[in-house]
Amino acid sequence: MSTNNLKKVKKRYAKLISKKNKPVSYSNGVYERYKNPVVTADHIPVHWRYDLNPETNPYGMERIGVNVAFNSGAMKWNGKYILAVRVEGNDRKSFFAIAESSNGVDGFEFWDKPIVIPQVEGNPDTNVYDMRLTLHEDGWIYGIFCTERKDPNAPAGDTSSAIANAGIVRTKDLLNWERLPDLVSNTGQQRNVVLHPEFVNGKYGLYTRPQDGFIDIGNGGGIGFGYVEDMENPIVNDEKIFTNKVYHTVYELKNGQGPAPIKTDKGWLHLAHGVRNTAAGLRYTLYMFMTDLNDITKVIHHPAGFFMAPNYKETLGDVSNVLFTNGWIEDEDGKVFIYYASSDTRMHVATTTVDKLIDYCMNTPEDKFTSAGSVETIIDLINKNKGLY
Ligand code: M1P
Repeated sequence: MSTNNLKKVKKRYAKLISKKNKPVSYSNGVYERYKNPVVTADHIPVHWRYDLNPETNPYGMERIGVNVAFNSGAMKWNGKYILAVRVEGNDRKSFFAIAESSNGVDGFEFWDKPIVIPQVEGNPDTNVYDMRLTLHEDGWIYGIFCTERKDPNAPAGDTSSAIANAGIVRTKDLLNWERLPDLVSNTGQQRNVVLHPEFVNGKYGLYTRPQDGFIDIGNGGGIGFGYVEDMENPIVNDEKIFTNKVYHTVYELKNGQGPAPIKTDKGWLHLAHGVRNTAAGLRYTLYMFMTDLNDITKVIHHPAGFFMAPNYKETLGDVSNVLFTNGWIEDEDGKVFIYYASSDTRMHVATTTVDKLIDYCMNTPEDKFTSAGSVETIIDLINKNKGLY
């Protein structure tokens, strides 16, 4: 009985990780989505979930359940496509684990064990999530993630108020991680903090997303940029919001930097998430913008609206109507792998190129912020197309 169940579980797992992926037939010309998710809770190795000893697990039962696998940092490492996956157990706790593929679109397999994140002395993390990986020009790979702890000032009986901040680790081999102190910022709580890959004016540059409360952005919000002199004493200075939340846009409620930006000869390519209100709750979509090569907080191109929104298969999940990204990989030939999660449940890939993303950012009309403005933009295109349709 037990052996039978474990046999089935192992067979199902082997079938899943050897499943080939391919692009879906329809593309908008900007990127190609793929048929299957690249990492899901079912990709979690059997030996993390089952006691494989028939003596101690006579029924072949799952002992440790995994709920979802989503919001992953990404990088190319030793020729492999690496995801630092946010794995969330049935116990609601998230942790990080590296999954690796040799082509970036299928065959992702987790390394033997999850990442062990050392704790800040005297202030353990309750929950950690959404790591951004940055290979910095100082030679370290940094992982900046959200660390969440119970709000010590919450009134008695309030068991959900929390404080979010940026936790920082670094590594040279993705196996051994050194914990640095948490970010010190005087603008409130922080989520979606991302390290810029190059020094800026001789300092470390950080994209930030200050917020007044754990859930509520309040007067905070917008993507900020600040400077840190020493990552071993990470105090962020001169933090300024350079892309705000804006009324009646896809980022009206809040936004956040996705992965670290990609450098091109036309400027830095940025991928971010924007959040808007709907009658059904919050809707998270992805959008793009470009900043100046020398003045990196100067936005030089900002296409209107979303770049990617959940399709009908992606809208459903643990937290529905959400696309979120914190990882992309640029290959040597300019191909770009965008790793995004749908509805806080599973990981997908979309592929494109640096040239296409530049074209998208430079030639997609900008927002005019009114319905009349949108109609004007469409009519301009129709007029340009005269004689072509
Ligand atoms: O549930 C959607 C997302 O909500 C949060 O994003 P933000 O910080 O922008 O509000 C995060 O918890 C993120 O992990 C999650 O995917």
